[in-house]
Amino acid sequence: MKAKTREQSLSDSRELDGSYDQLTDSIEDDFELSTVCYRPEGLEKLLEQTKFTKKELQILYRGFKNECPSGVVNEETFKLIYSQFFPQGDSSTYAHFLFDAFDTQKNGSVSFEDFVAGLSIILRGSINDRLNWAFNLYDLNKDGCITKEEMTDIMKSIYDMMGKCTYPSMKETAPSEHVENFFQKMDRNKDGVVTIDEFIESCQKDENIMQSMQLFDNVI
Ligand SMILES: [Ca+2]
Ligand SMILES: [Ca+2]
Repeated sequence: MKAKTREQSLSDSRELDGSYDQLTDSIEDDFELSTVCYRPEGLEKLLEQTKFTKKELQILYRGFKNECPSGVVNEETFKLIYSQFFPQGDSSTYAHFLFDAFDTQKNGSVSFEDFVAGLSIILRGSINDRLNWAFNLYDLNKDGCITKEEMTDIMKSIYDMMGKCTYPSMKETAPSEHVENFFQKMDRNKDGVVTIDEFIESCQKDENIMQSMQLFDNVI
């Protein structure tokens, strides 16, 4: 099962290589990026499946391949890549949670396609898609309910990641306050857990929560 997946990924990767392998070393060089000649298959599929532009996919792919030439990324590499976006904090715990959410096949690896599919939902998806994705991320053991313990772990990992540069006056209690607020609003039947229905209903009815999704926006 695992071997087959890797084989598939490598095959996809080779296809993509055909599309991207003429990229030069300079990501910033717009001219070179826009004049590269691409094979359509892999790229066009991703253009259809995601809400990224060709150029965005090129840049994402280049970063992905730089960090992981095999075309699939394991958790360790994922953490390394992620830490580059948050050099001011410790992103390893959050990256671990994220990796679990991206690793939809639960085989310990994330292909480029998995990666951009998740990223596209998070950054460009409909509200409903994004809420579903967020719920799945927060539901750490994927049992269909978010507990206070899970939400606390998530919040702490986010604050760790953002670091003191981003929130210079942040109190130690900030994550747990965030969790309490979250449960006050979300746990509508007060049974101590938040289900997907509660989550989506509460989010859509509450402007503050919709705004607090902005925090999530800044995280990835
Ligand atoms: Ca859970
Ligand atoms: Ca509940």
